[in-house]
This record gives sequence, structure tokens and C-alpha cells, in this order.
Amino acid sequence: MRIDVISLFPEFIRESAALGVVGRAGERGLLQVQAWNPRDYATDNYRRVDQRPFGGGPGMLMLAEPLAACLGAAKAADPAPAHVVYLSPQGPRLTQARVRELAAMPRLVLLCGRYEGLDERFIEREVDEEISIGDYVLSGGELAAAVLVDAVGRLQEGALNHADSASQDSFEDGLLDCPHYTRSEAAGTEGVPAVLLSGDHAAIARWRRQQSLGRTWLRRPDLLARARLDAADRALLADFIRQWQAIQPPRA
Ligand code: 9WO
Repeated sequence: MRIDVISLFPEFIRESAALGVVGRAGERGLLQVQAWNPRDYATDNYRRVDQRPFGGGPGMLMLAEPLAACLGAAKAADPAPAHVVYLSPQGPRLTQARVRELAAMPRLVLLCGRYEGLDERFIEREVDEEISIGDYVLSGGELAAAVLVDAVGRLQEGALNHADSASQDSFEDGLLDCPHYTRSEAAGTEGVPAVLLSGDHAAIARWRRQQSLGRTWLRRPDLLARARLDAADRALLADFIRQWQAIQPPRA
């Protein structure tokens, strides 16, 4: 897939898209990320890209004309129609389910705001979807765009190696990940659940599933309420809850 990112900090976008799994997806030709700078489309001698808001008050907005020209150039760079996303705290929150849908699109254009944001008429005219990555304010949309590029990029067919296949991900089935343990000179096997040392692969798979269910119950009951559990899952969870309750200190 192709992702064009409109940003006053194109280097940040290029550098973050060059790292790790997503960088490798780029090298493998599975993902093409191109950054576009509205400042390159500014027409005045000072290359201005900000403008004062109607109604006054502190703060500036992004100047509409360079942004529009930049978006037009990005769209025209490829004939495939692009789904235009504006990263802002005013959008619905990004979920793994939405990431999967976006990852299946042929083309995205991500708009990164700076200052106090964009003219509302520009958003209404040009933006297909507003997306928030969480309920906090950043100084611009770039970090949110990098999050989206990463989440979508790693799902491109062939981006992940078998070992870290997406089907094993936390959230792919709406549950949190199980805890992991690795070899360590200093700690040895101290504190490692015995089942992981047993070599019994069926028992290990059951334990991991139970830990996923139990941690989701403890930490994210909101996720558990939406997860589809079969009879075996419900039995594993009931067993986890019994064991957990047995080790709770009595409350005064
Ligand atoms: C600035 C501001 C100042 C006072 C009171 C409220 C305020 N909101 C903003 C604001 O939203 N500024 C934005 C900065 C303008 C658009 C780009 N910026 C941004 C994007 N900050 N945070 C995001 C973002 C994007 C996606 N998910 C979470 C946060």
C-alpha cells in the first residue's frame, strides 16, 4: 500500500517509517511512505504556513492554500483514489479493528496538523475521516501519523516474519497478551512458571490462553465484555478467577 503524509516535519515521518518491521516492509516493496511538506507549496517570500484565526485569541492555524496545494500534489502523484485521514483528538479513537480495515486500503493520505489545527471548512471538504490515537493533546499530528503508519505497515502481507505473525498479537482476538519469560544468566529459571519449563506444548498453550483471559479480566474488563469466548475459554477464565480469589488477602 501507499501512504502519503502531509507534514511540516517530513524528516520525522521518513525516519520513523525507516525503522524495524515497517522499514523492512518498505525495503520489501510492501509499503511506500512518502512525506510532503506544505512549506514547499507556500507562495510568499517568507514561505509562511500559519495564519491567524477568525475570532482572535492566541494561537495560529495552518494556512489553507499551501496545505491544499500540497494535498493536491500528493493525491496527483498516484492515480489510485486516496482515503484522507486527519489525525486529531476530535476523531473517534483508533482501534486494532480499524487498523485492519485501513491496512486493506490501497492508499492513505495522512494530514498532520500543527499550531491549533486546520480551518474547519478544509476538514469538511478534504478529509474522509478524523482519527485520534488517544485522549491527550500533542503539539502536532506527526506522532499520531507515525503510530498509524506503524500499526498499518506491519499488517501488510509479508511484513511480519512467521515468528511474530499478527495472529499472535495482543488484540487480534480482543484480549491482552500473556506474560513472557526469557533465559537470563543472572536469574536462571527463578520465578518462571513451571509449565513453561515442562516441554508440554498443549499445556503451555492452555496456560498462555488462560493468562491472556485472566489479565484481560483483571486489567481491561471493557475488552473482555466484547471478546467472543468459547466454552473452553470460559472454563479457563473461571479457573483463573478461582485461583486469583484464593490468593487475595482478606479485606477489612
Ligand atoms: C490545542 C489546544 C490548545 C488549548 C486547548 C485545546 C487545544 N487543542 C489543541 C489541539 O488540538 N491542537 C492540535 C495539535 C491541532 C492539530 C494537531 N495537533 C494535535 C494532534 N495534537 N494532538 C493531536 C492528536 C492526534 C491524534 N491523536 C491524538 C492527538
